[in-house]
Amino acid sequence: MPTIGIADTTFARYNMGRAAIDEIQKNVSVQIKRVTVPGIKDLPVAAKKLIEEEGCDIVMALGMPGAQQKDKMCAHEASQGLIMAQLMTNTHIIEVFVHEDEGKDEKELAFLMDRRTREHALNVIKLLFKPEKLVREAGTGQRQGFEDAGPLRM
Ligand code: RDL
Ligand code: RDL
Ligand code: RDL
Repeated sequence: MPTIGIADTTFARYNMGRAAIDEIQKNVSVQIKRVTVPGIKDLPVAAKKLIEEEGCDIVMALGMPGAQQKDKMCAHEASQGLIMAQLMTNTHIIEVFVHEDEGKDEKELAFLMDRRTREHALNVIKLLFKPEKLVREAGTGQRQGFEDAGPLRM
């Protein structure tokens, strides 16, 4: 049975790990390993440990960059670390970041954090079990959370 790793943060203002696990368990039967770290800069090593020490086949890295400029910088750094961890392990780490200023109010932010997490959980399931489904979605302007952008009309 494949193992999916879930790494989330205490900094986030919504329980993204719980949403990811709920969506995965609704759709497939897999083993899940979850860890929670303080913030997004702690996600790269957490994800790498899930892959190398816990045998995860794919990992979701879930986090919420804050609204300030220093948080955007922090998100960029965390992202670079997540990419490095993917290259070091040759394993996908699906980064699910929702910036705190993406929602116009707390209700919309909570909606977005839930929806983006769940939609990326479905991407993880496709990458793991049905990669040909993603090929069928190539060029269709998929987004996670709000509306899809859609394909270009010519
Ligand atoms: O290693 C401990 C912390 O440095 C680490 O958890 C950071 O990711 C925490 N953190 C910041 O220091 C910061 O300036 C976070 C943010 N901004 C942020 O926007 N989102 C986070 N963590 O999840
Ligand atoms: O690992 C899952 C996602 O984090 C990853 O697929 C990103 O490349 C998705 N993405 C963004 O998160 C983003 O903020 C993309 C863009 N912007 C973008 O402009 N173009 C993309 N992806 O192809
Ligand atoms: O088209 C509007 C949004 O998709 C765009 O503003 C994205 O940059 C927002 N976004 C992130 O900032 C991010 O860190 C997205 C993702 N991650 C993501 O994984 N999927 C998205 N947007 O659709």
